[in-house]
Amino acid sequence: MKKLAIIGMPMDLGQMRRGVDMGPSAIRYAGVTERLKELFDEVHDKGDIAVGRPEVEVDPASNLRNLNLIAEKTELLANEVDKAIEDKAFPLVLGGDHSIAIGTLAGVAKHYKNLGVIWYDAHGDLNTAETSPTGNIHGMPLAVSIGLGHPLLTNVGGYGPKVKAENIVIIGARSLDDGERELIKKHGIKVYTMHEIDRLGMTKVMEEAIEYLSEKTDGVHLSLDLDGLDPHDAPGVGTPVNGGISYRESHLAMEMLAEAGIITSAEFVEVNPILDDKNKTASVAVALMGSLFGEKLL
Ligand code: 5AB
Ligand code: MN
Ligand code: MN
Ligand code: MN
Repeated sequence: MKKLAIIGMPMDLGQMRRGVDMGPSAIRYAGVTERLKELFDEVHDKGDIAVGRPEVEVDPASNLRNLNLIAEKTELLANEVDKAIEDKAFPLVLGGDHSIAIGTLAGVAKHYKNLGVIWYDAHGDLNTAETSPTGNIHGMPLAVSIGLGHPLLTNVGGYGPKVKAENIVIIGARSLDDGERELIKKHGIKVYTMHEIDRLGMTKVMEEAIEYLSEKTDGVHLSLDLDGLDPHDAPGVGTPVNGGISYRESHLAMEMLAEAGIITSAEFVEVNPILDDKNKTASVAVALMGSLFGEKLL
């Protein structure tokens, strides 16, 4: 009995470009339910988390924009994700900017002894208030997951850290801040940058990543930031970086994850329909979900 729970998280508080709060609507418009209905016995669209339209916080003192609001709203997401897992459903979260991962991981991680994470992204998202050049919390969720950052964020869900640094694999990195580089070295986080993807090919990268995580984890969360893809293939994102992963390579990566059967929860984030070209990026997200959940041509 395969059950899917789709949860929308329409939050744009983790960065400054409005419109990413419409990501869940754009992905639904691109046909997510219809597409995935073929691949599960049951698909339940749980609707959106009630983020509302809060006034943005102005607290420049901490270099953490919208800290209190993000802590509050991600707690709501954590609860909904937790409920889905208790209900034996696979949780699929639609973002929203990447700060939503703080809530997703809070809902997921307590169900595993040794959760693994695949972070498919142009960025490391490993900043803290001290290292962030922007104060935008969407650049911090992976640091938060290993317990680094403001306690209001690291304790969402009432516990932390959520994952071990050695259980993380970043794929697609091509824009890292100095503090993030240091943190990657210090904690031994596994990173496949665009250099390794070009050099080894996506097949080898995914074989290695899957083997690495299968050995030590009892569940793997996929956090897919659409800006991991090249902006030609996924233009509707707030922080595009040239020279990214192609549409085809991304399908291959998802197909290999489907074959390996290791993914136990997922989120697709940073889709911003205002910046998009005729909902192309949301459509790419839905197509990749098809591959991730085992769609076959023949
Ligand atoms: B995304 C930057 N490193 O911290 C920062 O899109 C960009 O979730 C973060 O990966 C990009 O503001 C965050 C410069
Ligand atoms: Mn629970
Ligand atoms: Mn990201
Ligand atoms: Mn990114």
